[in-house]
Amino acid sequence: MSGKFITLEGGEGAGKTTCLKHIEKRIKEAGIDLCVTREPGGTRTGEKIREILLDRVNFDILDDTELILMFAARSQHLNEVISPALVAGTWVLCDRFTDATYAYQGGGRGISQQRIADLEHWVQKGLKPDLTLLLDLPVDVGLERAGKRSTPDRFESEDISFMQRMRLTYLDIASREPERVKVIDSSQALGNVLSQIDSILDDLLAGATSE
Ligand code: Z5A
Repeated sequence: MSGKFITLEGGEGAGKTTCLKHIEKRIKEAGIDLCVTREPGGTRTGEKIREILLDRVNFDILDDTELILMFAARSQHLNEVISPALVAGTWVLCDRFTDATYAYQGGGRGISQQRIADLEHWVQKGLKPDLTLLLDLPVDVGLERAGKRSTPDRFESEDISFMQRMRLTYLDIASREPERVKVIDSSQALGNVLSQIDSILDDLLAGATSE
């Protein structure tokens, strides 16, 4: 595969939407073909699964059902969108991927990391992102920012201890995979957050355009 696979992760109110647009602009300005997508979702089937997962009406979804639905959407997404794009040399920028499963379903819900890893191996067959940008900030700061938005979805309605376990799981992944996962301090002012992202992108894009 020749395209680069980049994912963006973070907790509540981390500023993913804002940063994603900036990253998209930078990569496209470098003349690189880019596919921007998201999880859960990114395909017709995946977006249907997303609706089920996010709708607060579905309060009775079991933890294992939630986990399997995440990977069902991911399987469709990988086969329909991500892998074909990478094979064609197109870069893929994905708003959340499997690190979110470890953080939310693992850290948040308490599902064992091994069970998630088993599904990861089955569905992804070894495929991992080349680069993951983790937008990290204290949970209370994120909730304060997110509070200014509309009605919370099924995940946004979780309590603060869920969010704290989720954040710690993300940071644990980053400490175990420092080459792939770059932690961005997103508690800072937006301009500063974008500068941190830019310095990582500068290296990545310099490497890509010299290939
Ligand atoms: N999920 C899961 O459980 N397992 C999985 O495997 C996957 C996902 C893949 C949907 O994801 C849910 O799916 C997600 C986890 C679960 N649930 N949650 N929570 P999503 O990514 O679509 O949903 P989201 O997390 O709510 O993302 P978002 O809409 O991108 O929100 P955000 O990160 O909070 O970003 P934002 O809207 O850009 O920023 C929030 C506010 O802060 C906004 O008013 C900004 O103007 C402001 N902001 C942004 N940056 C700054 C700075 N630096 N300073 C001050 N204010 C700022």
